Amino acid sequence: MRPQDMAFPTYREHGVLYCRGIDPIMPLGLFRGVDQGGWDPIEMKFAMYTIVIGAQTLHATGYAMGIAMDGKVGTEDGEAVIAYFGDGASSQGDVNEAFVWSSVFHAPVVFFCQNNQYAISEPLERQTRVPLYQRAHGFGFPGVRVDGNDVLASYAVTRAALDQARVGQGPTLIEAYTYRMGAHTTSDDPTRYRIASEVEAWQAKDPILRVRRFLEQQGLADQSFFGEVDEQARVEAVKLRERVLELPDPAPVTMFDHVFPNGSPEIDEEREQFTAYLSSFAGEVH
Ligand SMILES: Cc1ncc(C[n+]2csc(CCOP(=O)(O)OP(=O)(O)O)c2C)c(N)n1
Repeated sequence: MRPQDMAFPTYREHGVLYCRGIDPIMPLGLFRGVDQGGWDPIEMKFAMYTIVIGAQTLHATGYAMGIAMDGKVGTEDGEAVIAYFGDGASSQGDVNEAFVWSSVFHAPVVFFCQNNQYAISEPLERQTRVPLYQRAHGFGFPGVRVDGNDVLASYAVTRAALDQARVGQGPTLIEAYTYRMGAHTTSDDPTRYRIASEVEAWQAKDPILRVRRFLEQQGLADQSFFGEVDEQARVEAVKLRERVLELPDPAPVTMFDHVFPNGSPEIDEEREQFTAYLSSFAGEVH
């Protein structure tokens, strides 16, 4: 992504968020439920995490149509948009509508499908009878599958698709073929629906280890470099965990803040009612 490009994430794009310069504590505040995330999507060029599966593909398409109408597309330094989503999301109406609109309006948007082969417990074979990248053809734009565990290939394919979009060549679907190593959420038990040998086979394709081996073999980095990176990661992780635990619980009434950018009379009324309700507990011992 170039600085002017806009990203529309699902809830898995922590790496993209980090690369956009957003403090990684911010999505964790959202996940802990103590705030709404907190970054400025316009300033950081990174929209809010979207838990409603697939909805961000429509937001991205609308944004892409908008920047095209504003004349910000069509040159080498034009703007482009990327939307991330999962294999399960590919079955949502929103995603298919986004494909139609972006195709017919030639919108400068890259659809990046992180195909990790499971939508919670639902396997890929329940989403599609053809490889997902082939869907793009029917909507009238190119689709490509890339080894999602190959860092350099994923980078090259994404950059090429964004550059096509920025010069006015319309959308591309990228299917990054990968695997979800862990559970979907902390309440999910993947041992109930997939076998250990499948997980082990994908463990051998660890993308981080692969890029490390590549750098070693090319003589581009040595043990002391990797030692430093590992140590930096360890320290950052410890610091981040400490900061998450220190996040203060918000006052309940703040849930009405930030619902609309300029407030609304209905929200004001609800806030008042809720404040009165809370004060009815005044003097009670908890
Ligand atoms: C519209 C909608 N329906 C259902 C859910 C519940 N839900 C949360 S995650 C998920 C599975 C998503 O799978 P996939 O798109 O493959 O993404 P992954 O989490 O595997 O990356 C579902 C069904 C939701 N968040 N939104």
